[in-house]
Amino acid sequence: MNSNIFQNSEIISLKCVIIGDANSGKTSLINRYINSYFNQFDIAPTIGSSFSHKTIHRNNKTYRIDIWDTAGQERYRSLMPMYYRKADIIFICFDLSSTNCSRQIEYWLSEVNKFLTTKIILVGTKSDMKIEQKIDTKNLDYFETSAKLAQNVTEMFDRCLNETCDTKVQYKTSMEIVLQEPQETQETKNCGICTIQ
Ligand SMILES: Nc1nc2c(ncn2[C@@H]2O[C@H](COP(=O)(O)OP(=O)(O)OP(=O)(O)O)[C@@H](O)[C@H]2O)c(=O)[nH]1
Ligand SMILES: [Mg+2]
Repeated sequence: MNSNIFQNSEIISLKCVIIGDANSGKTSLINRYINSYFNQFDIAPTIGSSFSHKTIHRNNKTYRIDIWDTAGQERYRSLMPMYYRKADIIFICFDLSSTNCSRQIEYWLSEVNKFLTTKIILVGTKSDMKIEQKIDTKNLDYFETSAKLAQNVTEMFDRCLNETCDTKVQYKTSMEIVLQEPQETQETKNCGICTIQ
Protein backbone atom coordinates (compact mmCIF):
# COMPACT_ATOMS: atom_id res chain seq x y z
CA MET A 1 0.00 0.00 0.00
CA ASN A 2 1.20 3.51 -0.75
CA SER A 3 2.15 4.82 2.69
CA ASN A 4 1.32 8.43 1.69
CA ILE A 5 -2.27 7.49 0.92
CA PHE A 6 -2.48 5.71 4.26
CA GLN A 7 -1.07 8.72 6.14
CA ASN A 8 -3.34 11.18 4.33
CA SER A 9 -6.51 9.29 5.15
CA GLU A 10 -5.60 8.58 8.76
CA ILE A 11 -7.39 10.73 11.33
CA ILE A 12 -5.59 11.29 14.60
CA SER A 13 -7.82 12.24 17.50
CA LEU A 14 -6.94 14.53 20.33
CA LYS A 15 -8.92 15.00 23.54
CA CYS A 16 -9.00 18.40 25.25
CA VAL A 17 -10.76 19.14 28.51
CA ILE A 18 -11.52 22.61 29.88
CA ILE A 19 -11.89 22.90 33.64
CA GLY A 20 -12.13 25.70 36.19
CA ASP A 21 -14.43 27.40 38.68
CA ALA A 22 -18.06 28.15 37.87
CA ASN A 23 -18.40 31.39 35.93
CA SER A 24 -14.70 31.47 35.03
CA GLY A 25 -15.50 31.76 31.32
CA LYS A 26 -14.88 28.22 30.01
CA THR A 27 -17.94 28.02 27.75
CA SER A 28 -17.35 31.54 26.41
CA LEU A 29 -13.77 30.62 25.54
CA ILE A 30 -14.88 27.59 23.52
CA ASN A 31 -17.71 29.51 21.84
CA ARG A 32 -15.23 32.16 20.79
CA TYR A 33 -12.81 29.56 19.41
CA ILE A 34 -15.27 27.26 17.65
CA ASN A 35 -18.08 29.64 16.64
CA SER A 36 -16.39 33.10 16.78
CA TYR A 37 -19.24 34.02 19.10
CA PHE A 38 -19.58 35.88 22.41
CA ASN A 39 -22.69 37.11 24.21
CA GLN A 40 -22.32 38.72 27.61
CA PHE A 41 -25.95 37.91 28.46
CA ASP A 42 -25.62 34.25 27.62
CA ILE A 43 -25.07 33.28 31.24
CA ALA A 44 -26.54 29.78 31.52
CA PRO A 45 -24.15 27.61 33.54
CA THR A 46 -23.02 24.38 31.92
CA ILE A 47 -24.86 21.33 33.26
CA GLY A 48 -22.53 18.32 33.57
CA SER A 49 -20.52 18.82 30.42
CA SER A 50 -20.85 19.67 26.78
CA PHE A 51 -18.90 18.47 23.81
CA SER A 52 -17.78 20.03 20.56
CA HIS A 53 -15.22 19.13 17.98
CA LYS A 54 -13.08 20.66 15.31
CA THR A 55 -11.05 19.18 12.49
CA ILE A 56 -7.64 20.60 11.70
CA HIS A 57 -5.11 19.75 9.00
CA ARG A 58 -1.44 19.96 9.70
CA ASN A 59 1.64 18.61 7.93
CA ASN A 60 -0.44 16.47 5.59
CA LYS A 61 -2.37 14.89 8.46
CA THR A 62 -5.93 15.30 9.71
CA TYR A 63 -6.68 15.73 13.39
CA ARG A 64 -10.04 15.49 15.08
CA ILE A 65 -10.01 17.70 18.16
CA ASP A 66 -12.61 16.71 20.76
CA ILE A 67 -13.22 19.54 23.22
CA TRP A 68 -15.00 18.78 26.50
CA ASP A 69 -16.43 21.78 28.31
CA THR A 70 -17.10 20.93 31.96
CA ALA A 71 -19.39 22.41 34.58
CA GLY A 72 -17.62 24.47 37.24
CA GLN A 73 -20.37 24.16 39.84
CA GLU A 74 -19.31 22.22 42.93
CA ARG A 75 -22.05 19.63 42.68
CA TYR A 76 -20.42 18.25 39.50
CA ARG A 77 -16.90 17.99 40.95
CA SER A 78 -17.00 14.23 41.56
CA LEU A 79 -17.63 13.67 37.83
CA MET A 80 -14.57 15.62 36.72
CA PRO A 81 -11.96 12.82 36.66
CA MET A 82 -14.16 10.96 34.20
CA TYR A 83 -13.56 13.81 31.74
CA TYR A 84 -9.86 14.41 32.20
CA ARG A 85 -8.89 10.76 32.19
CA LYS A 86 -6.98 10.07 28.94
CA ALA A 87 -7.02 13.76 27.98
CA ASP A 88 -4.18 14.95 25.77
CA ILE A 89 -4.49 18.51 27.09
CA ILE A 90 -6.19 19.93 30.17
CA PHE A 91 -6.88 23.67 30.06
CA ILE A 92 -7.28 25.10 33.58
CA CYS A 93 -9.25 28.36 33.41
CA PHE A 94 -9.23 31.00 36.11
CA ASP A 95 -10.91 34.38 36.14
CA LEU A 96 -8.49 37.34 35.95
CA SER A 97 -11.28 39.68 37.10
CA SER A 98 -11.54 37.92 40.48
CA THR A 99 -9.18 38.50 43.38
CA ASN A 100 -8.59 34.81 44.11
CA CYS A 101 -6.71 33.61 41.02
CA SER A 102 -4.08 31.84 43.15
CA ARG A 103 -6.71 29.87 45.02
CA GLN A 104 -8.31 28.79 41.74
CA ILE A 105 -4.96 27.67 40.28
CA GLU A 106 -3.96 25.77 43.46
CA TYR A 107 -7.29 23.97 43.65
CA TRP A 108 -7.48 22.81 40.04
CA LEU A 109 -3.81 21.85 39.87
CA SER A 110 -4.23 19.64 42.94
CA GLU A 111 -7.26 18.06 41.26
CA VAL A 112 -5.37 17.11 38.09
CA ASN A 113 -2.11 16.23 39.80
CA LYS A 114 -2.80 12.53 39.42
CA PHE A 115 -2.76 12.89 35.64
CA LEU A 116 0.88 13.85 35.37
CA THR A 117 1.34 12.65 31.82
CA THR A 118 -1.25 15.07 30.49
CA LYS A 119 -0.20 18.46 29.18
CA ILE A 120 -1.60 21.20 31.40
CA ILE A 121 -2.17 24.75 30.21
CA LEU A 122 -3.14 27.63 32.49
CA VAL A 123 -5.63 30.06 30.99
CA GLY A 124 -6.38 33.42 32.56
CA THR A 125 -9.81 34.51 31.28
CA LYS A 126 -11.59 37.91 31.04
CA SER A 127 -8.33 39.81 30.57
CA ASP A 128 -10.45 42.81 29.54
CA MET A 129 -11.43 43.12 33.24
CA LYS A 130 -8.12 42.03 34.73
CA ILE A 131 -7.40 42.93 38.36
CA GLU A 132 -3.66 43.38 38.94
CA GLN A 133 -2.36 40.70 41.30
CA LYS A 134 0.59 38.37 41.64
CA ILE A 135 -0.05 35.11 39.76
CA ASP A 136 2.23 32.11 40.26
CA THR A 137 1.95 30.11 37.03
CA LYS A 138 4.12 27.25 38.42
CA ASN A 139 6.25 27.22 35.26
CA LEU A 140 3.32 25.92 33.25
CA ASP A 141 2.38 27.28 29.82
CA TYR A 142 0.21 30.32 30.52
CA PHE A 143 -2.06 32.47 28.33
CA GLU A 144 -4.17 35.51 29.19
CA THR A 145 -7.32 35.63 27.09
CA SER A 146 -10.50 37.59 26.55
CA ALA A 147 -13.41 35.80 24.87
CA LYS A 148 -15.25 39.12 24.84
CA LEU A 149 -12.59 40.99 22.86
CA ALA A 150 -11.40 37.87 20.99
CA GLN A 151 -7.94 38.39 22.40
CA ASN A 152 -5.45 35.52 22.38
CA VAL A 153 -8.17 32.81 22.20
CA THR A 154 -7.55 31.42 18.71
CA GLU A 155 -3.80 31.98 19.11
CA MET A 156 -3.77 30.02 22.37
CA PHE A 157 -5.78 27.05 21.10
CA ASP A 158 -3.92 26.90 17.79
CA ARG A 159 -0.50 27.01 19.41
CA CYS A 160 -1.32 24.39 22.05
CA LEU A 161 -3.08 22.09 19.59
CA ASN A 162 -0.30 22.32 17.00
CA GLU A 163 2.33 21.45 19.60
CA THR A 164 0.28 18.55 20.94
CA CYS A 165 -0.46 17.25 17.43
CA ASP A 166 3.28 17.12 16.72
CA THR A 167 4.03 15.41 20.03
CA LYS A 168 1.30 12.86 19.41
CA VAL A 169 2.63 12.04 15.93
CA GLN A 170 6.20 11.70 17.27
CA TYR A 171 4.97 9.41 20.05
CA LYS A 172 2.88 7.34 17.63
CA THR A 173 5.77 7.01 15.18
CA SER A 174 8.21 5.94 17.89
CA MET A 175 5.70 3.36 19.16
CA GLU A 176 5.33 1.99 15.62
CA ILE A 177 9.10 1.66 15.32
CA VAL A 178 9.34 -0.15 18.67
CA LEU A 179 6.51 -2.51 17.74
CA GLN A 180 7.94 -3.36 14.33
CA GLU A 181 9.29 -6.90 13.83
CA PRO A 182 13.11 -6.88 14.07
CA GLN A 183 14.50 -7.06 10.53
CA GLU A 184 16.96 -9.78 9.56
CA THR A 185 20.10 -8.25 8.12
CA GLN A 186 22.65 -9.79 5.75
CA GLU A 187 25.11 -10.07 8.63
CA THR A 188 22.79 -11.65 11.21
CA LYS A 189 20.47 -14.57 10.49
CA ASN A 190 18.73 -16.55 13.18
CA CYS A 191 18.36 -20.27 12.37
CA GLY A 192 16.11 -20.89 15.39
CA ILE A 193 18.79 -22.56 17.47
CA CYS A 194 21.75 -20.28 17.10
CA THR A 195 22.68 -16.99 15.49
CA ILE A 196 24.66 -17.31 12.25
CA GLN A 197 26.88 -14.35 11.40
N1 LIG B 1 -15.93 40.72 30.32
C1 LIG B 1 -15.85 39.43 30.02
N2 LIG B 1 -16.81 38.58 30.44
C2 LIG B 1 -16.68 37.28 30.13
C3 LIG B 1 -15.58 36.77 29.36
N3 LIG B 1 -15.74 35.45 29.23
C4 LIG B 1 -16.86 35.12 29.86
N4 LIG B 1 -17.44 36.22 30.41
C5 LIG B 1 -18.70 36.26 31.17
O1 LIG B 1 -18.56 35.47 32.34
C6 LIG B 1 -19.78 34.79 32.63
C7 LIG B 1 -19.53 33.30 32.76
O2 LIG B 1 -19.09 32.78 31.53
P1 LIG B 1 -19.22 31.24 31.13
O3 LIG B 1 -18.46 31.07 29.88
O4 LIG B 1 -20.64 30.83 31.13
O5 LIG B 1 -18.50 30.57 32.37
P2 LIG B 1 -18.27 29.01 32.66
O6 LIG B 1 -16.91 28.86 33.21
O7 LIG B 1 -18.61 28.22 31.45
O8 LIG B 1 -19.33 28.73 33.81
P3 LIG B 1 -19.93 27.28 34.26
O9 LIG B 1 -20.50 26.63 33.05
O10 LIG B 1 -20.99 27.61 35.27
O11 LIG B 1 -18.84 26.51 34.88
C8 LIG B 1 -20.75 35.15 31.49
O12 LIG B 1 -21.59 36.19 31.91
C9 LIG B 1 -19.84 35.62 30.38
O13 LIG B 1 -20.46 36.57 29.53
C10 LIG B 1 -14.60 37.72 28.91
O14 LIG B 1 -13.62 37.40 28.24
N5 LIG B 1 -14.78 39.02 29.28
MG1 LIG C 1 -19.99 26.76 31.09
